Amino acid sequence: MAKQVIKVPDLGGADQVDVIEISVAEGDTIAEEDALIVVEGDKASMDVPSPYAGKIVKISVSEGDQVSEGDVIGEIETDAGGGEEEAPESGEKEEASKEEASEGKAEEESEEKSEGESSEAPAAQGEEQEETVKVPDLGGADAVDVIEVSAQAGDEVDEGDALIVVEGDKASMDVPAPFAGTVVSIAVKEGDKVSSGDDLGVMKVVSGGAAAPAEKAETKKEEKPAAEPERKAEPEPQASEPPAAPQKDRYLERDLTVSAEVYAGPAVRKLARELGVTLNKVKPTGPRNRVTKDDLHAYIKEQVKKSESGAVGVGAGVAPMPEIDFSQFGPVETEPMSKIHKLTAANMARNWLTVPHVTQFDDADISELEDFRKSMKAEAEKRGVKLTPVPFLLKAAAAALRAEPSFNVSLHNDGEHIVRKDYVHIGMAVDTPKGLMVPVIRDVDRKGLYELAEEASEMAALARDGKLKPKDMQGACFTISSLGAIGGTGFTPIVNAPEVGILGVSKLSIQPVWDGSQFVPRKMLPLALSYDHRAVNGSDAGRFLTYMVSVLGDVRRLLL
Ligand code: CAO
Repeated sequence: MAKQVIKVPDLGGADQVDVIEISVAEGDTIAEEDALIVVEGDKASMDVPSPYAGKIVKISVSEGDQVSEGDVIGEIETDAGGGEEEAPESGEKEEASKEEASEGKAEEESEEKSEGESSEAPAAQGEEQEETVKVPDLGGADAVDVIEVSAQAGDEVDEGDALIVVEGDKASMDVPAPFAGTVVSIAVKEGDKVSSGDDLGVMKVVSGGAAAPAEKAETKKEEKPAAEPERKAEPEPQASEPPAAPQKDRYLERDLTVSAEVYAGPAVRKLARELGVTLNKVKPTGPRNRVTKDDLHAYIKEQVKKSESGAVGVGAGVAPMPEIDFSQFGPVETEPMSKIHKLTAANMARNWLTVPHVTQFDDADISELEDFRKSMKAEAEKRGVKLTPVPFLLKAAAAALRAEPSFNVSLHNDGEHIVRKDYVHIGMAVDTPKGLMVPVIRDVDRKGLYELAEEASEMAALARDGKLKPKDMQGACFTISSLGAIGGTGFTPIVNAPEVGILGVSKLSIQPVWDGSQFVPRKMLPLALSYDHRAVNGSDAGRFLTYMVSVLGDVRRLLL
């Protein structure tokens, strides 16, 4: 056992860079080149990888600190012999670690390197061999959510291509393929939780087969002996080069709002999210096509310029929001917005600005529905179910989506296609202490009222307790936002894109309705249907809402 002091390597000339993330904790056992901290300079953010494998005994920096080359990051206990010593500086360090690797450590290191990546021995040259791929070290995070499965059986992947995307408390990240090959199976699914060392799937590799993609050519794979596991082909450290950034691309945080791969550090992504910028619209100028903060600023400047000159739209354009010091008007308190609130705000702004909304209104006469609902209340309670108007609305909306499939669509991002859906999943807006959440009830058209009532109250409870999983909020075709229990005579809901319709439900009231010979008191439920006029025509919307109103007016129609 030897204790090594780890220092900040040469940061490519950058000085006094910000520590934006501490990726390990004291007590963590890490592999060589695992990220210790993430630093961010003017131009880029990068991981600072550990030059040694071992156990972290001390972390000497904190988030927000500024560090320069030579500053102490912490101490690590390594297996290497020799007493307590200080880590060699810069180039010497690489030479030392290279020597260590070659002095009988090769086998052990190979094991370490394969830990969390592959449990099988590498294939002989030219042979096909299946290898179990494991979840690598996740920078200390444990039991993180799988939010996307990016590869499937049969896919040919390159080393570094994302197999899955995981999300922990602080960041989402791609888990990359440790080597190029064919995916045989993926052992996890969306919504699962995974930890370092868990089986991720099986890949077939042709040892010494396909060359790495051009982008990765710089990893000098070809210099590795054939028997060495290809997956760990990282750059050989040069005497004059620190082992700084190369590892970074394997754990790049991924922008979930874009489909194409965008390379950017966590801080740039955070800023992009705060500014509501879709990263793949920004021209990257950083190394290996990374988007830098400067790129983001340049993009924003360009957009502001366009907007001020009116080029963004016709007329006056969008005026920038003025900075206001509210304390000049009276006492104020400034508090951070919750993550949900920020996300909702960004999505609302996007949907409000990009979706041409039309809202159509009608009142449904639910007098009979209410009589029926009340007559069933006791029976429902016996089953442990609360029968409110919401399950009836879900059922009626599902019937309308089937009867008027023009609403069960999404516009494709390419602007050239429309996606028609043959399933009926409906989102239900739930007011929670942390903000608005929209859990999705699946296959509403195939479920009965009791089942829907039960699921709606379960989903609402999960939402309020903050226990919804990402998959519980995905896949809706349409949304219902009911403020009926709260009040109001009407409101215009904002379409939850990529859905094209949303129904706003207000509080029922008793209204005088002319029955042909007299006014009679009827229970009228105000409905407001907002829709994306790019996808839906007014006549379709008219038919959709009229159909819903007729079904709610006579629920026997649900049987037809
Ligand atoms: N008119 C009159 N009364 C209504 C009604 C309506 N349209 N809708 C529901 N009610 C009644 C219910 O019948 C229930 O009364 P009883 O207890 O006497 O039966 C009472 O209001 C409370 O209902 P609830 O809130 O427990 O259940 P729900 O099924 O009506 O609503 C949910 C569930 C999750 C939709 C609701 O709780 C909620 O969170 N609504 C807010 C949604 C929201 O924030 N939308 C805005 C989004 S955009 O900012």
